[in-house]
This record gives sequence, C-alpha cells and structure tokens, in this order.
Amino acid sequence: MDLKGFDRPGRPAAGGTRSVKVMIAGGFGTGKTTLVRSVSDIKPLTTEETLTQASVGDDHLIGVADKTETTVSLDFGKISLNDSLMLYLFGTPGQERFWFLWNGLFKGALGAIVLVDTRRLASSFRAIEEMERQDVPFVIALNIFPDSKQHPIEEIRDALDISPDIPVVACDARDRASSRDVLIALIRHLKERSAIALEPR
Ligand SMILES: Nc1nc2c(ncn2[C@@H]2O[C@H](COP(=O)(O)OP(=O)(O)OP(=O)(O)O)[C@@H](O)[C@H]2O)c(=O)[nH]1
Ligand SMILES: [Mg+2]
Repeated sequence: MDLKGFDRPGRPAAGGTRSVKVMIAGGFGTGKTTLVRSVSDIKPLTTEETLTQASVGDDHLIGVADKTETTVSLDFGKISLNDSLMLYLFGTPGQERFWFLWNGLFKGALGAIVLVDTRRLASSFRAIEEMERQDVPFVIALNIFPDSKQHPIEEIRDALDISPDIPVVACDARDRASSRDVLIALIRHLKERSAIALEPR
C-alpha cells in the first residue's frame, strides 16, 4: 500500500497537498467496493471474501442475489481531486457481523459517503446512524441499479430521516466520473461546513 505523502488527515502535507480521509459507508451490497474500485487512482486494496451462509437471513439480498463476495475488513483507495487535494478512501464492510470494526475505522475521517440502494433503503439506516453518532459529515449517494425505481429526492430524504442540509446525489458506482462527482459533492459539503479549505494554505 503506497502511503507516501500521507499526512494527518485534513492537514496540508509538504508541497501544499492536503490529505483527507473519507469513509465510504452504507449497507450490505450497496456498491462501496465498486465505488472505491471505479474511482481510485491506484489499484485499490480490497479485502473481499466469498459470501457464506452466515449472511443468509442477516442481509437483505433483494437485487444483489448474484453477489458472491463481501468486504470483511476494508477497502482502501486514493484519488487526487486536484493539485492540492488528495482523498484517501476507506470502504467499510457492509455485513452486520463486521460492524464492530467501524469505531476504529472512522478515526480521523473528515467526511463520509453513505451509499444507498433505493430498493433496500433500510440496509443503510445503520450507516447513517453511525455517521450521526460519530459526528462525521456525510452525503448520501443513491447507487442506481437497472431496476431501481425513481423516487422524488424529498421522499427519500423523509424515508432516511435526514436533515435538509445533507446533500443527496444519484450515482452509478461503477462509473469513475459519476463516483468522482459524489466525492466532489462531499468536498463541497465539507467546505460549506468549513471542515476543509480546498486551497492550499
Ligand atoms: N447494476 C449495478 N450493479 C452494481 C452497481 N454497483 C455495484 N453493483 C454490483 O452490485 C454488487 C454489490 O457491489 P459491492 O461493491 O460488492 O457492494 P459493497 O457495498 O462493497 O458490498 P459489501 O462489502 O458486501 O457490503 C456487485 O455485484 C456489483 O457488481 C451499480 O451501480 N449498478
Ligand atoms: Mg464491499
């Protein structure tokens, strides 16, 4: 794993590049690993294992019945958004039996993307609760699957019970440009909250 230039999250490193730790969270099978893979500038580190019977009954497999692997520890990738901003991406495991890992994983994170599959909204409730509990600013990214229905954003906002200032954007986690747009939406949100200055100091 190339951690060269990794600095304390949110602090400008030598040369004015700011490194920011971003979490990619969300329910089981919502596309977290897919997003990290599509957007990362480096070959991402992933920790996927074959799905076992342990998940049957625990996880809601509607729409992801073909899924064969699941993240057991974390996904790691990085992307340079511009000359002065490097994002380190940490994808969380979605299966409930690995959620005990979440506390440690969030340390130093400046923001998060919570991926939501609108066919299985409830699978991401816990991730949203965690962001609120750990006070990590986040944006919601609706990962649109071929059979996802279109819902008015306000309806989704209501169902997820999130405050009006939290951005909700649609994406295709398989598409690099689309995933990058989600990260940009998060950075804008952080900037609005003054959690980050985009210009090098
Ligand atoms: N059609 C479509 N399929 C997707 C999309 N994103 C992910 N997939 C597929 O959906 C499945 C779930 O994707 P993952 O990236 O493994 O999901 P995850 O959130 O990392 O899953 P866990 O780590 O098990 O929680 C995979 O089979 C992907 O190929 C998408 O945007 N559209
Ligand atoms: Mg995964």
